[in-house]
Amino acid sequence: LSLAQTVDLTNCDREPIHMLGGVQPIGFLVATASDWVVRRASANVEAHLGRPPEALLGESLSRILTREALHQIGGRLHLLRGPNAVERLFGVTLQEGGPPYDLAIHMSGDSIVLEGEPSDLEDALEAGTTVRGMIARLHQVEGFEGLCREAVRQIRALTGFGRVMLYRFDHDGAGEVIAESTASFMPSFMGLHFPASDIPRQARLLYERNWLRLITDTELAPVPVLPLLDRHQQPLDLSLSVLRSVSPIHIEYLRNMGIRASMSISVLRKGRLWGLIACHNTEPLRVPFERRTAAELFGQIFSLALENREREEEAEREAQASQVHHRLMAALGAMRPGNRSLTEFLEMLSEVIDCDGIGLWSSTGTAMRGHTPTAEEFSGIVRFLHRAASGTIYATHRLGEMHPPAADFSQRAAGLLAIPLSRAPRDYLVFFRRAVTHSVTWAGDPNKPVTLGPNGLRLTPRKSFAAWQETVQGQSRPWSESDLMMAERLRVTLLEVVLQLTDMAERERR
Ligand code: BLA
Repeated sequence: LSLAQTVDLTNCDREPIHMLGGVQPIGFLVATASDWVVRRASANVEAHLGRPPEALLGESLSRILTREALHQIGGRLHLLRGPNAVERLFGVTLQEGGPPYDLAIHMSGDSIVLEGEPSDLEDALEAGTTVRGMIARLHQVEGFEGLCREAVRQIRALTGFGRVMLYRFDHDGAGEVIAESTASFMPSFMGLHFPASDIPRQARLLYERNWLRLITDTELAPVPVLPLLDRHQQPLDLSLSVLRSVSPIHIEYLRNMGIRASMSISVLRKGRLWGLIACHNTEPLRVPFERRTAAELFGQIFSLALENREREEEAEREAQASQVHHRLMAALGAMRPGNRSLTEFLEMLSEVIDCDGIGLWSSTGTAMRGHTPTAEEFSGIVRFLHRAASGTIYATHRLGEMHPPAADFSQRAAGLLAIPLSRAPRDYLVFFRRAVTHSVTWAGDPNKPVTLGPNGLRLTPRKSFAAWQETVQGQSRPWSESDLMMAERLRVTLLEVVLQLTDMAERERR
């Protein structure tokens, strides 16, 4: 296991987490050639198949498993499709008179990998009925937030974890807990942010291929798969393994958090990792394989539901944009002479795009509402906009980097979205957002003691949160695609409004 020893907090991205050569002790692993001759076996295989690894290597599985079991496994092998396929069988008797096993079968290079866990005979899951019920409840809730809340609630009910979170990645890989279902005795993580480095790149790539991982007990040592290195000096690639032992760095993170069991389910959007349903338990927890399979299937359906809901929400935003157009036009018609200025609309406009403050800069005067820079700072921003934005919408969530004087007033405005209203002299409607560290704070108990392992302080959620705060120092929440779409629609509407206002003013003068 020397590969793992060279990894520390500075080079996490390079830890070969799929090549650590171990499985969790809740089951066994056997890898064979295409003729069923055993090439590798986990060190604990004797407890399950009655023979130690040395006695299995070079032997054919056909002499170890019943003919019926091997027939079933072989049948599934033919069903494997695509590079990430894993077939499953539940309640298979492997040896005459032996207990039933739940099995996972996949290919790793040219090896057939068979993993087995004793079936949980106490568990009376009706997988089909259960998942169908879960999906039905998912379809009953309204809106994005409702959907997310329902999903974590359902996963908690299915698996029994004490805390289940929906963890969503943002544009730079950092993440936020956006929904949670948690036992009353566990602290809430709702709304907390963590830096991208908490889940390194290779782990994310792996989670796009393999959609569920479970750590039943952080205190159980992994079982090596023997021989560790083959004749090409390679460990077995465990990317698709369901029993893979996880990175010791991550185990330490969980320990420091006081977590004994953890599970996460990938949430994908168009094949890319969008987030994770992350589950924690303060006691060891072994979720039976069939239940995990149900959870994984639910995760896939939830992913599709999210995509659907996103599309619906886009349509709603479109409708909202037209509504804003009509409201503005109607308000315009009702305006009295003397009051004819965009200033009258500021309040209404500030509700169209999510912001902390709004400012209008125009030849006829400036006006501001909410959290905004001072008038003097605003005039500096406008000079910057004259240079940066050539008649188009300009948006940044890092104003301080683009316009250095702004670094000093990020608590008032760290990001802005500017809509140009005319060509010359250039007027702008500007939406402001404050520094994100102002709106997000740690909600946990600051006095809760933690025990620290060899990698120490950095590997705790609180330190992670602090690290995240550092990476976003002086930045606002970024503007979304949908914010930009809305701004573009608003720009067209406002040009029309401005034209009409000018028209009215001229008619009055004549
Ligand atoms: C994996 N890190 C993970 C996983 C999660 C997190 C959910 C997936 C594995 C699992 O299901 O447990 C992170 N877990 C979180 C976060 C929260 C949470 C943010 O509950 C907050 C609510 N981790 C670090 C640092 C490194 C690191 C600093 O914090 C490296 C320097 C590594 N995390 C790391 C590795 C994995 C991981 C290597 C992969 C584990 C594996 O699959 O083998």
